[in-house]
Amino acid sequence: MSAPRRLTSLADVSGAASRPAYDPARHGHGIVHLGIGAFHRAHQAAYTDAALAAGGGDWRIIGASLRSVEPADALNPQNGLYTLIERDASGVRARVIGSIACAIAASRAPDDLMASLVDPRTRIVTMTVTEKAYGVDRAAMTVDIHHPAVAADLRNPTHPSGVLGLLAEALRRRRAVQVKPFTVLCCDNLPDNGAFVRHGVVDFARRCDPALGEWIADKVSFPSCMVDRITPASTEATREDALRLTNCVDQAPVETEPFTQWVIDDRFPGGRPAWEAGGALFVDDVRPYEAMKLRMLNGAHSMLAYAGFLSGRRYVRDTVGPAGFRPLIERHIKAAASTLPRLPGIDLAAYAPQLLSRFANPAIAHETYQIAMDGTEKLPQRILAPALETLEKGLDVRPFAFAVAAWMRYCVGRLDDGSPFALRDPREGEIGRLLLGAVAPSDVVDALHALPNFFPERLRTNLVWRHTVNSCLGLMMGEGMQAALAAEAQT
Ligand code: CS2
Repeated sequence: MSAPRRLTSLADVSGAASRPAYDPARHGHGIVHLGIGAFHRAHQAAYTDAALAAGGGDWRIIGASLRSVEPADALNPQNGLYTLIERDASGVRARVIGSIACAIAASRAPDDLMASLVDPRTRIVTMTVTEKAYGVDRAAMTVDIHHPAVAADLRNPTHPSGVLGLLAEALRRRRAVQVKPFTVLCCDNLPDNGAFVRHGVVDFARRCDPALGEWIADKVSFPSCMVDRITPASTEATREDALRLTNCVDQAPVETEPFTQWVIDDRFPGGRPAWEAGGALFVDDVRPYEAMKLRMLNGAHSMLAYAGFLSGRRYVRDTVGPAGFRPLIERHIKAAASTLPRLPGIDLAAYAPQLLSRFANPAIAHETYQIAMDGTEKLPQRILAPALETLEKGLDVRPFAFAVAAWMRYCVGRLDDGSPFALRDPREGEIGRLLLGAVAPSDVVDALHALPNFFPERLRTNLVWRHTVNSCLGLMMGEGMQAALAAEAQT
């Protein structure tokens, strides 16, 4: 038998994988996506694939990665095709996705990226660049001039490399040649993500040219959306499944869970793909859906990531299994749910057990260490905001204090046996300096509460809160994380 060929055309695909129900080559591009990693390929690109099949249109995606070159090097030789693997206890399914037209490595070809952003055919710019990439100061809702990409782009705005700079410069060039602006759709896990990016881009543009800032504020639509699909990093097993199910060698496969959700504000003046064909829900106000997902799913994820990683549990599924600490995860989800308003069409009582069974998916190897990354960018919206609301309602704040204590224990940078690990947080240096000389749990709690621009003031200064975090961290540092989990489950 001859060696399998590289995936380059749908005609090469044989085997169980499903294929696009349209001819990709007959559809032009309409979207530029910044941050073409695994999550985008498992989520928005899959919805766009369904939309192309159902509604047609020139809506294929030019994907760009701002730093790495791997996605472009893997996808371009495959003409943008890749295999999406869905796994759970019932088995493995594969689908070849045709919605990506090509990929650009921005660090290698910045002019190609700018040209595609300015191209009148581009009507939507979507992005998944992670929370830390934006450089928006959340308290002030202005740009953070100390953020490396923002600082570099403010110095050289016509050759930007960061998200805000790229959007502002592309919009400036479109305005100069009288091309209508694109719609900007942020797909990162941030509350009110449309308004968040809008503030950043408008403020960035104003600092370069006040009139451009006004034009963007007036003319550009920044809908918000909530995205959800648990997508671990691809591994050799992902590539093996792709080969088995397509009979092609795929260097860009992605694996994910069957569950998927996308809730979007329907504000696309330049049109949009028929994403509802893939199951997207269009609503007037995304914020309550975002709060539900950020607080219940992502909040529980962060808690179990720190507690799980520090107690030797490598994967999320190990934290909810028989040898895990499921009751504490249930407690966290329940506490998060109690901060949320009623949601039309969503039954929070059903959403919670569904989350637990998603976390327990035995076929998904989602590393706790992966989720633990970038805690200073994630905790404010996931844990600190609901903690403050809980405290102010006079409810029990312990679940949130336990999660924050687990993060603080992680910030110490050593496992219970003393072995060091990297925090992988943009504020790692600052955290290290604050913790110099902090030995007792109360020193650690005080030091980390002094991290600027992190804890809401009313939480930071609340004695009940501080006392509860101290008590949780005392147990973790005194007895070890595993013993602390066992003791906490008895409370
Ligand atoms: C996770 C998310 O890494 C993390 O911080 O909480 O990536 C999570 O898996 C997704 O938001 C699920 O939609």
